[in-house]
Amino acid sequence: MKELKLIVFSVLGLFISCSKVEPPKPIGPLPSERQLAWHELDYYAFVHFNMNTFTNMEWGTGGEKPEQFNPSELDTRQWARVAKEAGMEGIILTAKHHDGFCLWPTKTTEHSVKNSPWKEGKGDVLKDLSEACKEYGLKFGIYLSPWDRNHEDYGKPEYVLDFHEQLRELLTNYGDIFEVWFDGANGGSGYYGGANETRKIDNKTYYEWEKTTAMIRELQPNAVIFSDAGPDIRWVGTEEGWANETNWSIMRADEVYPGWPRYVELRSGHEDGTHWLPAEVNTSIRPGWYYHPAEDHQVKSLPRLVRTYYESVGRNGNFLLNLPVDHRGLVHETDVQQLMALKQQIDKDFAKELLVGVQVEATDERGAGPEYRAANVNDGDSNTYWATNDSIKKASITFSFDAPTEVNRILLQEYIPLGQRVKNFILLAEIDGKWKEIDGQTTIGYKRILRFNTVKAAKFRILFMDAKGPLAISNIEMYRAPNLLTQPTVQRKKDGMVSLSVPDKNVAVHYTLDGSEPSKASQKYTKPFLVDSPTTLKAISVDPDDGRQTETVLRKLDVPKKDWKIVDTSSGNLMDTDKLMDEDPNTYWATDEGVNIIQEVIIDLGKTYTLSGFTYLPIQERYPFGIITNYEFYVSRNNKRWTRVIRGEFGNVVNNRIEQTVPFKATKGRYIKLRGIKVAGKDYRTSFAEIGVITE
Ligand code: FUL
Repeated sequence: MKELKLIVFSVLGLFISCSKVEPPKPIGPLPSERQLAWHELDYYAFVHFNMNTFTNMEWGTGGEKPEQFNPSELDTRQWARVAKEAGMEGIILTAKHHDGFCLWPTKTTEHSVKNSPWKEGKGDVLKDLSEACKEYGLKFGIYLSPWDRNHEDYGKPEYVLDFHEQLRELLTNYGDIFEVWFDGANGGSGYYGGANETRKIDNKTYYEWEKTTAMIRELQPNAVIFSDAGPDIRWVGTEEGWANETNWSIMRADEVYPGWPRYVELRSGHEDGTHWLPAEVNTSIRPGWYYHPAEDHQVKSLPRLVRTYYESVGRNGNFLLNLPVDHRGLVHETDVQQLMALKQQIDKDFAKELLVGVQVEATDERGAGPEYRAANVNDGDSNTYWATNDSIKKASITFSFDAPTEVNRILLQEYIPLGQRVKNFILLAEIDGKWKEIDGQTTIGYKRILRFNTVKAAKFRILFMDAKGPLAISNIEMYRAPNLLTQPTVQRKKDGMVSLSVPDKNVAVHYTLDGSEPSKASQKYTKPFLVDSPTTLKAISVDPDDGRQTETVLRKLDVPKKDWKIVDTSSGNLMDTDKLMDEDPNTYWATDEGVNIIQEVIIDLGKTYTLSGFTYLPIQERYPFGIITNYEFYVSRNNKRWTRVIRGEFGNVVNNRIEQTVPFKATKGRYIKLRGIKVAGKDYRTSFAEIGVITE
């Protein structure tokens, strides 16, 4: 009898172990090992530093001379330290950009650092940076432009041999490479060894991509290859720093090629993709990829960088943030400051994971054992996942806190080794006994982060509405991020109405109009208000949750411009003149091109004031022109007899296009005249973003 029991039990045991539940079947194309490793990087740096840094260009012609490359304090360890401290995982460097200058002493061309004065031609930026990355525990990647505007053979097979050889040198001599970045810009005009002509190539065939891929696989098997079309990583179809909310990591890759005209599709991938081809979101911390002193005041703001983080990492893309290293060879101080501000904010946002240890339940679980249970989503292990049964594409998972908890971020991850599945999901919270929808979205993929207004609830539910097959969710996290506290932005309309704004609408703004320091007790901003006489506005932002406040913003507001009229201009279209006094810094008006006379504008202020100064805001366009560097300013009571009240120079205005304020001896007048007696650029074409006055 005893024996029989034993046999029964062992047969049963065998049966149980045989009936081990199978994982869900993979769906669609799957990521390779190297792609999986890449997904985990999230955030890393691009460095654009090369010949253009010294010629103040974005795209060099190829006709530059190696002697022009001459950084005074090049320090790749500073780049690596900054990237590390900023929380980045690696650095990708422009080893060669379209102008063809090589940052390493390649054997393929004379157009390289070896003929530059830097380190007397003995330097190698690639070597320095690869060592610095190693020292700081960062990954190292290379950007090698296929287009070469310097090479005399560009367009012929000979160039392709050199291009491949350059790649070989880079892949062989600088240790581990994690990513090889090929740009889509290809062919066109160039220096081409002095030919100075336009050369066209066929993007699909000219570079023999099969060969480059084979070489990379052979020499750096772990490196991912980036281009518009992959094969491993795709461009996201914009340089503005975002992916679409719907973002599939798969694409019908055979349709895509470098320079693909349907690049907009790269922003969301293809739901019916045939290849795993995830998106990398590349953008620069400044308007340009390369350093331009004139963009020192245009380093992206903290709210903008935070938004970019959420719209890249939070939308199933990796974030490749470009740092335009300056002509000293350093990451500029302002950029460093913004990088650290972003790091601090992201650290704060994700400081405390709330779902750890929280009770979880799902409407369906694959098998009865622990393997695919719902609790795998908050066990802190990304290798375990919650999966549903084969027929179940729609299911919900509910988290029950012990007490009502404030939440404003949710992070979700699919178990992508089995493919990307989720097509539609909704987040709900139980408020006053009822389930309320907080957000509804489409794809998840490797990582999706949703930001929403703080909700206090004890129960949260995610309803997966549709998926390509049974669910496989590896991770769900929730956070209560603090408000994004930034100084208020002041805007004034032509009619004198003033508005104050902050990107986070939970943050309060308080202000004073009598010159006193604002505090939480000062007037709280609720709607635009009128300022119709000279006034000092001071404002702060306050976080109502914890009482933190910003430093004070001070704006001197003068008489409104509502009755101002343009009386005359030396040339130019009179239709648009309003733009130079519309209080909008981003619009401008300019005099005509090719008019070789000193240019000026005359404004009627509508009534007589005692004037004690004027302001001039230079054009804020990406490619500015007509900036006044030397001026004369005149005042008149009657538009007939004019007094020149001041003349002078706006120091460094071309590089630093901030508002210029020029005080002068108090003078009564109704008409003003601003004349540009020297203008940056050709002839006297003169531009104005805004003219203002200071009255007594
Ligand atoms: C673009 C290039 O043409 C830019 O100069 C820059 O390198 C950017 C990252 O890619 O397509």
